[in-house]
Amino acid sequence: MTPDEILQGLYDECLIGNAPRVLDLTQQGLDLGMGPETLLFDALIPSLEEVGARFERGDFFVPEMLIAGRAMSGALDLLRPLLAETGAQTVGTFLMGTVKGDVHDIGKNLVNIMLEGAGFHVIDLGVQVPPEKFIEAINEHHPDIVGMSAFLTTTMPMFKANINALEKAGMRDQVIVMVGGAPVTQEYADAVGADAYAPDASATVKKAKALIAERRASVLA
Ligand code: B1M
Repeated sequence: MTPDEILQGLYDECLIGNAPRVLDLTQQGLDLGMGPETLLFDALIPSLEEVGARFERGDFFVPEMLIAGRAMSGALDLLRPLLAETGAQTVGTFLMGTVKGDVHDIGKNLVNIMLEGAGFHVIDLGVQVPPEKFIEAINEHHPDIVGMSAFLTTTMPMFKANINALEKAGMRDQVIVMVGGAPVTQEYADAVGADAYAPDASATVKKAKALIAERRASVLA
């Protein structure tokens, strides 16, 4: 198969949630020397965007979304070590979780992979993380940054609930809070009192590095 056929095949097979074929095509692409970012950003992510568009139009339902998500997750498992392969030194600890009430984790997992690749020590709390679990994990791991992911307009308010819980526990100043997820905006992040918002995985890495450098410089000053 040619690289273009692989990309088209990945797009089509992810769209219909054919996990074994997606895995097979991902491997074939890698064997051909295609970059993991190309497979991800030129085929798999656009395919999931189309899944979302069809769901919005009422052409797809939850089961279709679920199997497409699973197909994407299988490919991510294969791509993860390649995306994270930089050998960079640890630049900071990043605690990450999808907020309570929300099970979307593909975007979060992608952010984690990129953070690991950039040299962060990432602690992933998984999905449906309640405020008390964030607090417990901060006490245990002392992260530099706490990242919160939300993919539903109905779960975005959990950012504020989590930040309130941090304040109540007297921890708000100990950590940098970053938020993200498909429906989240800079305005929303500002409104809930987060320190930063990032629209995608690479922006998260850039912002996280800059925020840690800023905080370390202010401690030294
Ligand atoms: Co759902 N879902 N879903 N879903 N789902 C969306 C999000 C939706 C937009 C679809 C649509 O209507 N077009 C819609 C939300 C509408 C809204 O609230 N405005 C929706 C809905 C409605 C629902 C249900 C309510 C459906 C139902 O039951 N009736 C339900 C809710 C379940 C729940 O959470 N309680 C539901 C369920 C599911 C599945 C379980 C079936 C499955 C999730 C599987 C999984 O994640 N393991 C699923 C899927 C697959 C989707 C879509 C199709 C794809 C999401 C995805 O993974 N995209 C999605 C449609 C869409 O988003 N277009 C949809 C790929 C990923 C790479 O996305 O946004 O580019 P992306 O990720 C970026 C950024 O968001 C950012 O970086 C990522 C990587 O670059 N980022 C961060 C993410 N987290 C960050 C954290 C940070 C920083 C950046 O912290 C610092």
